[in-house]
Amino acid sequence: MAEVMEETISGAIVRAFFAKFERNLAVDVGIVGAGPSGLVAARYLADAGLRVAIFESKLAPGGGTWGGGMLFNEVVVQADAAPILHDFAIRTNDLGNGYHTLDSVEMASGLIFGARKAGATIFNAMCVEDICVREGRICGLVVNWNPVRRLEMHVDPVVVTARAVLDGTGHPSEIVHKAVDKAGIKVDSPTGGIMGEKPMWMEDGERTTVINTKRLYPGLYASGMAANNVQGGFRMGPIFGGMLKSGKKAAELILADLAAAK
Ligand code: 48H
Repeated sequence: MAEVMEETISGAIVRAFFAKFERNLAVDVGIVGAGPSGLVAARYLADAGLRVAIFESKLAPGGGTWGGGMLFNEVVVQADAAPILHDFAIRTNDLGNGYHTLDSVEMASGLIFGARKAGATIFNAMCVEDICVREGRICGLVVNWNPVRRLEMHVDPVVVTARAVLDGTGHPSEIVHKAVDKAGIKVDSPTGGIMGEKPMWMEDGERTTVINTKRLYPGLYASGMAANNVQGGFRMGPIFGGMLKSGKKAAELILADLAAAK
């Protein structure tokens, strides 16, 4: 008897999802958080031929991009960061004063599509609840469905191994917290711990976001606001050049380290 349509559709989804998940159980780079810095990093890492998986706890990837500033859905980037957006075929409006504006929805969707097209796999509604640490190295991510976490269901997670882990979780730097608080790791920051984000100072926050993008411990990197929180940088509001440049720098650092480790 011919398979009914309901079985065909459900079977197609289940088989395709589990094939995709299985392909990503051991990756080169596991990125936590699909905000602008994580998506930019994913795209350049995947472009270089690495196997990249992003785990995003929300249903919609894009992080803090969608809402622009105060829900006015426009964002600003500095002229020197605009080429990163143009690399994703995202359009910007040059104000002629060193800044560009752009539609935040085009930015979020363009970054997501760019990372996907380059070959990164995005697992949405999946959160990273812990890390794997082994022999002085971060070597994997402990993942679960975000609704399981939100409903506080007592359900054990599964593990994705990774040669490098990027904390792109934004303001809370959740993954570095796991390393510091649970594993007792001293990261590469002035105190070895998490310094905490400072209040608003746009120029300084933008400048230091890129400087603060570092390898924090073997196998562990942070980008964007997570990097800033770890190193005690200032916040900068709805300007995104630093996030984009941080993602690109994180990709370059990881690429160099993984190439040297071969
Ligand atoms: C899976 C997780 C987990 C977890 C969090 O905040 P983001 O947009 O990240 P960045 O750093 O690339 O960009 C920051 C920017 O959006 C911003 O907030 C700016 C510029 N603020 C300035 C200011 O002054 O306030 O995205 C982080 C993503 C989010 O989508 C989270 O849902 C996700 O990470 N996430 N995903 N597992 N444990 N924790």
